Amino acid sequence: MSLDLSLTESQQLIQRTAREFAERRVAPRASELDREAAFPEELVRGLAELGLLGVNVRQEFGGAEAGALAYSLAMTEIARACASTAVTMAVTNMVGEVIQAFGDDAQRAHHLPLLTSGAHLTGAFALSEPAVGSDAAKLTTIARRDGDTYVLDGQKQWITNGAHAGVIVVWARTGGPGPRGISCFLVERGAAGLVVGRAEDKHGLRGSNTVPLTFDACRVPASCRLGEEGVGFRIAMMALDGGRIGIASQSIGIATAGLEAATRYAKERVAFGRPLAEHQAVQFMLADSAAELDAARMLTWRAATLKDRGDRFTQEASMAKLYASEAANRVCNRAMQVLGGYGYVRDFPVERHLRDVRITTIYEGTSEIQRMVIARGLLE
Ligand code: COS
Repeated sequence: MSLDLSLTESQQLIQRTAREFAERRVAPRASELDREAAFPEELVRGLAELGLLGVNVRQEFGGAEAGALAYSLAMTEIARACASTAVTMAVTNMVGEVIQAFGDDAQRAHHLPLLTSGAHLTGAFALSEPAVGSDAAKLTTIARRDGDTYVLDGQKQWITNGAHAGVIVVWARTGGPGPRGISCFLVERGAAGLVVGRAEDKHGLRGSNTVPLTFDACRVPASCRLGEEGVGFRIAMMALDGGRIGIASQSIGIATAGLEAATRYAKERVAFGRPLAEHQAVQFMLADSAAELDAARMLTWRAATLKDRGDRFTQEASMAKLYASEAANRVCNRAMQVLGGYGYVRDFPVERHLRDVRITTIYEGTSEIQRMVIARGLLE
C-alpha cells in the first residue's frame, strides 16, 4: 500500500469535533462517572447530536459517513477523556455498522436512524456466554424456528450497554454444532422473555454498563434475523474485525491521557534538586511511552485505511488491537510509576486510566486470540 499520513478535511473535522466535545463535556464528568458507576446517558445524547454514534454509517441513515479512520480518530479523542463513554460509543457504532453491512432495507431503515439519533440510546452486541468467550463458535444459545417467529433460549454474558440498548445483536444456534450452525438476530429493548441481569461491579470502565442477559422463550419475528441462517458467525467475525480497530483506538486514547499526565507531573515535581523530567530514568520512561503510542497509532491507522479502501484488514486489525492494547497498558503503568504515590490515589486520574486500560487486552478478543488470528494469516 502507498503511505500517506495526512488526514483529509473531513477526518480532521471529526477529530476536532470529538476533541472539543471530549474536553468540554466528557472530561469534567469522567471521574464522577467512574466513582459512582453512573451510565453517561446525557453524554451519549451529546455524541448522537454530533454524529458520533454512527461515524461510519451513511448520512441517509443519520450517520456522519466519515469512514473508519475518522471513527478511529474520534474514538481516541473520547477515550482520552473517558474510557467508559468511549466503549459505550464504540459498541453502538459497531452495531450500526453491522446492521448497515448485513441488514435488509427494512432493518436498516428502522434501526439505523434510531441508533444514530440516540433514540435507541445505544446498541449492544451479545456474542459471549457464561461458558463461551474466546471459542465463540461453541455458543449454546438456541433460536428455534416456529412459523414466522424464532424462539430464543439461553444466556449471554459481559454485554456492554445491555441495560441501555434499544437494539441488541444476538447470536444463537439455528443449526448443528460449529460456526455454520449460528445465526444472528436483532432483538429490541423490552422484548418479552429478555431479562436484563444485575450490572457487573467492575475493576475499570465503571461508567460503562455491563450485564448478563437471559433469553427465556424470547419470541421474535423471523424478520429480525440478520442475514441468512448459518452466516451469523461470519457476521460476528467481520464485525469484530472493525470493532478491534475501535478498541485499539480506545487504548491509544486512554494511554495518551496517561502519558500527558506523566509528562505534566514530570515537569512540575522536583526531586534531588531538579524536575523529574531532567532525570534520565524518567525521560526514558516518557520516551518509550511516546514511541510505543506512535507505533500503535500507525498500526491502527493502517488497519482503518485498509477498511476504508474496502481491502481485507483482519490481520492488520488484530495486530493493531494486540499492540495498541498491550502498549497502552505499559504506558499507563509507567505513568503511575512516574507519579509515584500520587498515581496510586483516586484524587488523580492515573489510577483510573490504569484500571480502565486493563480490559483492552481482554475484550473484543484477548491478546491471545489476536495472536492466533495473526499466526493463522502468517501460516496460511
Ligand atoms: N472475516 C470473515 N470470515 C471469517 C473471519 C473474518 N475475520 N474469521 C473467520 N471467518 C469465517 C471463516 O472463513 C470460516 O468460514 P467457513 O465456515 O465458510 O469456512 C468460519 O468463519 C469459521 O472460522 P474459523 O474456522 O477460523 O473459526 P474458529 O472457531 O477457529 O474461530 C477465532 C476463529 C479464534 C478467530 C474466533 O473464534 C474469534 O475471533 N474468537 C474471539 C471471539 C471474541 O472476540 N470474543 C469477544 C466477544 S465480543 S466483546
